[in-house]
Amino acid sequence: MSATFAIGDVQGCYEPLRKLIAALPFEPETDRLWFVGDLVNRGPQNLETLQYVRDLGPQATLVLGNHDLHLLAIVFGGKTPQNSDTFQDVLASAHCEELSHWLRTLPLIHQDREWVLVHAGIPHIWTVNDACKFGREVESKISGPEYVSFFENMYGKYPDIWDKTLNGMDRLRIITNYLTRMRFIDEDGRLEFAHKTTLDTAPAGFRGWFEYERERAKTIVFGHWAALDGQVPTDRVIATDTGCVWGRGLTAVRLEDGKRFHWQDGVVSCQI
Ligand SMILES: [Mn+2]
Repeated sequence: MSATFAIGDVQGCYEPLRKLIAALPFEPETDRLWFVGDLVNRGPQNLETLQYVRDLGPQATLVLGNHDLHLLAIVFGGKTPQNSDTFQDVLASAHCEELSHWLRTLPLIHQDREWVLVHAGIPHIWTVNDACKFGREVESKISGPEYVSFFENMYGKYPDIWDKTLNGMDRLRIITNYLTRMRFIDEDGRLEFAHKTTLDTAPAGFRGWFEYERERAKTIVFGHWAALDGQVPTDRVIATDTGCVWGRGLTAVRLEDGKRFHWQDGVVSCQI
């Protein structure tokens, strides 16, 4: 029986990643590593992280996060790094272009028979199949010949609610924002970007995206929301971001049995 280990947001924490993987009961021949996105930014070793994960080849399945897209918006879209960005090591590297072109071949969402991998989540107004279909629209733009115009126009909070008649960049932007930036959402599907807090301090009228009634045919595996610390009060949703870059450790969840492996301060522990 093969195992699938879903690893939370790495964000350039290369040493913790290597130590966590080394401690996993991972069989390279049969097992798989899933990454929830945000391989880079805020942490120290972004270049090593990208090269290592890319070189895992078919052992690794990964989806893009908002920080990965932010790097691409700087490399390809003419955007300027912010003071809080730490991926200068990637930008200054002779491998920057090659790694960036590899990143743009990656999906925003991946599903197999039982699980769905996505960076931020899936809004309750969509089924998993909707999310994959809409995600494909963005993926084909990013991996296709018009990627530069996508990255020039990716950023923005609006439209902040889905409408199936949206087209062009407005449509691609809201799809991207649902799949890679969402935390709080209202009943109608409107996004709120100001809050990154815990669920009990949700802004009025909003709840965590996984707190609504929805299709639960598959288990959704996500990262992005470090304040949740890997815990959600919801069945069939698995949070993996335990805030490694904020000093709270890196987590891998074995999807088949839910066992969690956690690196913190040089020590790997595990819990059911
Ligand atoms: Mn993120």
